[in-house]
Amino acid sequence: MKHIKLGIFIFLLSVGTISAQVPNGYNLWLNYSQKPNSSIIKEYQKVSTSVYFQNESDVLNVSREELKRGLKGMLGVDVLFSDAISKSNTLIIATKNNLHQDIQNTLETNYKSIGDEGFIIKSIQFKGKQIIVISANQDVGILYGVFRFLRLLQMETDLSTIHIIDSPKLDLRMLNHWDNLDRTVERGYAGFSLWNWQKLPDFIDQRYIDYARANASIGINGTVLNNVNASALILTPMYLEKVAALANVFRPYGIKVYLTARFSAPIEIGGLDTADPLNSEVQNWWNTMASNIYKAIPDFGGFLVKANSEGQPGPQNYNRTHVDGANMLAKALQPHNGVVIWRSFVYSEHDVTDRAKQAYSEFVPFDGKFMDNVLVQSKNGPIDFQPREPFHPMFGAMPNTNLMMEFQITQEYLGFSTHLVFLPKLFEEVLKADTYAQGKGTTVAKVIDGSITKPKLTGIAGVSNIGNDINWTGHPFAQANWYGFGRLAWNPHLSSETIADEWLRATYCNNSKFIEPVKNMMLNSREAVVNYMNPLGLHHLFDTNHHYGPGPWVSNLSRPEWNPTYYHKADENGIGFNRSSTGSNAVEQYANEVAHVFNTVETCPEDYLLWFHHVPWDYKLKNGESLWNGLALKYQEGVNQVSQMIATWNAVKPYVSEAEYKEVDMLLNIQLKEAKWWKDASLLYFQTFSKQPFPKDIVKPEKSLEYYKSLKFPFAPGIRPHWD
Ligand code: BDP
Repeated sequence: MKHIKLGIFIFLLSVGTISAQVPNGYNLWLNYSQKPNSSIIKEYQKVSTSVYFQNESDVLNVSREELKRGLKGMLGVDVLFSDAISKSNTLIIATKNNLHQDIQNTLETNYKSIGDEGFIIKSIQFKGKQIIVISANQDVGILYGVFRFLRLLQMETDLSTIHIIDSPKLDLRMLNHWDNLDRTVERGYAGFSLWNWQKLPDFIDQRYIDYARANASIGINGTVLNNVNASALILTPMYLEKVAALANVFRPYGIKVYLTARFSAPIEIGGLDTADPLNSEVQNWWNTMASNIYKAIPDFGGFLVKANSEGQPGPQNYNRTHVDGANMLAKALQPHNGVVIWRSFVYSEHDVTDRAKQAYSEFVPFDGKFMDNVLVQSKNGPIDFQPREPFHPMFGAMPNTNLMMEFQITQEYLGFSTHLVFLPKLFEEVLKADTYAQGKGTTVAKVIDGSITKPKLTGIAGVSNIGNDINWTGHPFAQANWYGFGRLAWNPHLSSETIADEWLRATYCNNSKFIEPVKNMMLNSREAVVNYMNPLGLHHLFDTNHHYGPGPWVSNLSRPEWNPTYYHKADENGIGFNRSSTGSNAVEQYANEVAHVFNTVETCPEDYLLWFHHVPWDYKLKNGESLWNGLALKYQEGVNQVSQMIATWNAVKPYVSEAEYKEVDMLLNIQLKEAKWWKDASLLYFQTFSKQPFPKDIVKPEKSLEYYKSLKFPFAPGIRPHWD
């Protein structure tokens, strides 16, 4: 008996130790268990001996707790806090109003320049001593400053001459959750929705708090809780009470809650027989709805709306316009300082023009007509979150509108959560693109940060890749996409390399033998996926509905623009969509300088070649290869790049735990298998048009075209609800 007990005890002990030791990714980049090098530890320990932390609000409270947690984890010290600023302080954390004038003078900082959310971290001489000050105008600036300070420690940054002045470049920095009320997540590949609607409002899952911490650490300040294909039920009292509970959790972290409003809600839950935005009953219904929401959630952010898109209801059902619809909701929210985010992702099966042109055609004529508290949210490219698209021509074309960026963090078209693809590289490419809208240098980043046209509000949204998987995002490296989105939302001018570097150091360690190769792997991963899925400007070749794997042959869907054949237009002469002036003329939606470059085959960057042109199979690419050979070689290159990623990960095995190594290794091997699938299926199919042999460096396809065509995945994750 004794032995059995002892056995059980040892077993429990070992289980306990194993789970304590094995990093499972839950802590994300807030990994405070790593140990920085000893001289850095000493430096920060010295700073933590006497900390003044102004402490009189919920925001400051959670900031203080985070500082405690981080320093305890990384330095092993219990921070000593003092409640008045004194000579002995080594670290002073306070808003401007709480700071001694002498310290303010020594800081020599222009507080105005950092706005409400910015912060200063500076090493100064005070009363003969070197001390660190973290200061801001508002409490939320302190929150962001504390998170930055902890990251400095994670990244082993020397504090002696530290001087950081930073503030977000955009007003709204949001996640869009495509979460349904039944907890499925449209295009979600990391488990079910975090929001446990059944247990809310009474049960507050620790996940909600950790979600808020992670978001605050990168400066995200808004979250849309429900899917753009919305159920009106979210606006009923029962759900609003639950939403209010989440808003209460997020508030101390500077995060506002938003909801997707279904345009037909007045009919579905309001008992009206119309949702016509010009009908006064409908307007009153929304006004009352807004007042009720603000009673429960005083800092509610506002509504996100998908209207007249892919079967969703909208003002056009009543022969009204996007402006009528958006402004009606904006009027209801305006007295409460709420905003309307109106999506521009529209295209219609009744419109025979090129789908890539439709959003621009529908929205640009309305420039200047939306109310000041409306933002128009546009996807980064004119089709739909493809591995590579040219930037959306709406950026730069609506100078009198609050135009907001929508990126997709979840990898709907980039291998779900099984493929390692570092998306900040994609985001950076879009943000750096020059629209030429107001002359050379009008990059997309400058359009959305408002530095050129000075809109009333600026913003950016990322479609979330988060679910209830233990590590939040399915693939451990997909955490970097959440992180990277947040960092670019804070500053759209950051480089993807900086972001990869920060994330790796904060998540894993500072060892350059690990950092350098893995960073390289991340930075190349986006080009790899483009190569093995959609090279040379090909796009939307995904299998029907679930978008898992290739389906370039699909041509039987009811709406023409849902068929991959619509996009690649392969035939015996060549391949690609002619969007030049001899074709759909989508190029004309860009500024002249850009249109001109895209318009001719010779000047069009090869990355977009088949996006804008139908090109003969024997066309000579810049590297001298024929289009057919060049295309085939690109597919092969993508596969080879994944093999290279596996080799890289193998080489850094000593720097991660066995479990971390294995997890990523297994995922990379799935990625390799699927990259080959993409290459083989696509090339065999396109070969039926080119009628040419594969060039010699192409590894022979493993199966027949018929086999690839026969694959069916009725239960692939992330499929959208039954409405289509
Ligand atoms: C497409 C997705 C679909 C979304 C739609 C949207 O396939 O699930 O509902 O975009 O953004 O990419 O509204």
